[in-house]
Amino acid sequence: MKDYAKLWVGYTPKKNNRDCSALSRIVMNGASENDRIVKNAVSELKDGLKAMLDIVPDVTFGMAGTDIKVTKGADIQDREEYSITLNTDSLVIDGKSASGILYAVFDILRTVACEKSIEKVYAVKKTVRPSNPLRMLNHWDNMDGSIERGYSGKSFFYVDNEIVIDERTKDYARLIASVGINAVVINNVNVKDAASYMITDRYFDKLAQLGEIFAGYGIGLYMCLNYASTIEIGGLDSADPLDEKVIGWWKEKMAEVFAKIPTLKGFLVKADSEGRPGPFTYGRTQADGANMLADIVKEYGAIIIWRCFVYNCKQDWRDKKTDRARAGYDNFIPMDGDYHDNVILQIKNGPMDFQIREPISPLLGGLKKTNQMLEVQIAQEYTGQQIDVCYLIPEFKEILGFKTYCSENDDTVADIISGKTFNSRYSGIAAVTNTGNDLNWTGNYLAGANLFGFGRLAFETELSSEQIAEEFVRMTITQDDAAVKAIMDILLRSREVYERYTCPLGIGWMVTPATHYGCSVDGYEYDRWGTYHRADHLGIGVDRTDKGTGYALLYNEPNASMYNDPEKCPDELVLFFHHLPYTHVLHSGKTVIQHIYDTHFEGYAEAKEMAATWDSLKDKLDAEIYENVRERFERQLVNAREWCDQVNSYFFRKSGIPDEKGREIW
Ligand code: GCW
Repeated sequence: MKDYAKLWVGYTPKKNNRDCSALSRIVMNGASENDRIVKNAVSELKDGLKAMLDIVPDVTFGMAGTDIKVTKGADIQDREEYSITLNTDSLVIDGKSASGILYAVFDILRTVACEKSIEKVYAVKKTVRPSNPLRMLNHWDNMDGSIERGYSGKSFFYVDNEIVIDERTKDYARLIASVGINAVVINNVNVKDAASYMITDRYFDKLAQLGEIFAGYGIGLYMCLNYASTIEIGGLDSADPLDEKVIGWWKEKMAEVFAKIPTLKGFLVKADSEGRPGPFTYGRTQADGANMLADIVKEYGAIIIWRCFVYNCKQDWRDKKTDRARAGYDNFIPMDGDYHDNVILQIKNGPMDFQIREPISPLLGGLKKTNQMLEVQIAQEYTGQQIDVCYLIPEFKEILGFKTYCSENDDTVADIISGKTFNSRYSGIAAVTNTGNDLNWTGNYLAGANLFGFGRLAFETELSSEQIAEEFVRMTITQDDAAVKAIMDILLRSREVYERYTCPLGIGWMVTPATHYGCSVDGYEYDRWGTYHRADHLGIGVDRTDKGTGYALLYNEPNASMYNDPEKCPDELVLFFHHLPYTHVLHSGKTVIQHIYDTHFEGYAEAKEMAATWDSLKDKLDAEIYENVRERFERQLVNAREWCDQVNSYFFRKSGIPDEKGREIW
């Protein structure tokens, strides 16, 4: 059987740096050579340089330093900082801990793998302090091996309700540590069936082993908890967070869990959401639930990450006042300040659910006294499912750069989640991951750019989408300059292309219900999920202004006024906030209806261009990579055409307004 791909840690021979003498002597300061992370760092370095340049470096150790104790997020950033200094005949790594050394090693390997000159890159001492304390991947893997919203095969963690540990487990740790990930949640937030037993001795041994492998690469192990464990596995009749019996059960349980899995760093909890149990069932607040667990795990130095994805999924579509977009804010803002200091609220980037375009969640910039983490999704549930290429880093850059006006300075989302704005105890960024047991890990080779890019961006938020794309392509696909440029171009335009042929102007949700792939304009209309476009023969969009659901006013000024006014609201979000006639003229000068027609025809045409560009690279690329992406493009074009024709036909039929350019609409 063919082996799985090593992606960007599959080091192959390189031309540059072969005569770089500094690479043959590497000094590591800051941690003991006996530390397991340092040992892994040394073997990464030696194996990588041998494979790429046929150099076997002489590695020596200087001062071990004193490791920084972690009691808050900023300690993590301090510990993981590193510097690289170039001397005439050596490279000196200064880490503040073993993790810092490991990241420095990956920095050097990346430079070599991208064929950049060591002499130039490190001409001036390079120091990097990670932008965020927690840089996390959330697996939605189920223990039966399936993956919720997984499009890259099955889970590599679980087969038939057993935990699998093999060579691939270690390569996974290498892969993600190399881009700076330091935390992984290994099971689906929807904790059901066997997964409820992960906190029992049925799985402790394997979990402990897994935790050790991760720890060797500076990665913390996290799990999702079933909030109703007291009932489901504990034999109690309640999960009320204020009930003494419930609290007593959790205390005992946690003592057992942390004794058996010493590397465990904490839990992620989805409660009171989409049918999952939670504190609301008992008339308690989200803070009551989160704090109860947090107080118990505190003595193990652990944290509780509590998701804010709490909304009513049994809405009445006739009711125009209830607005799913408001739910996170309405459920979590009243308790701001009540969450204990080892609780982090995890907030999806938008108020809905990972649509191709959403405004930023008003919780970000709304919450001021609570630890916060941003949640994004690289699994592409609504953005092409690793069939359609959709490089998400430009979107993440926009999210991180969004000014929330929550304070005078340092008020962007990046500032908030780095911990800077509110001097938060803990903070960071998590992505719902896109990996599975496909031989190339992410289904589509180009989707690997989102895994790579998420890690790089979480570690160094200042990096540009272009830099990240180039690193990914050079390290994973090709060094041919023309091909690199062409593939970067595909990646960098892919998100806007996807947006153009799918949902217009921020409206979202015109997807096939349940699967969330492909077009179904009315799929979620007249249903209970709270996700409407409200199109009729006159217009389209959801009135979220002061005259509608009031959602726009949840933002700090001047954002609230901007979103509340259709004349000021940015075009790309205008239908998210406003119900407008098809004849409304956008800032672009086009009417809403003409915008819909134009973008859909353009999006489909551009998808064809991207596919043609890929075809033209055939002779330059590895045959397997070429064929994998070619086949995905073939499916993407079918999808893009379907979206284009369905959306255009739908709105032509509703509005009766013809396309100015007279193109074919069905
Ligand atoms: O919208 C939903 C997804 C679910 C997912 C949920 C969540 C894990 O369609 O599959 O469940 O988001 O984020 O909890």
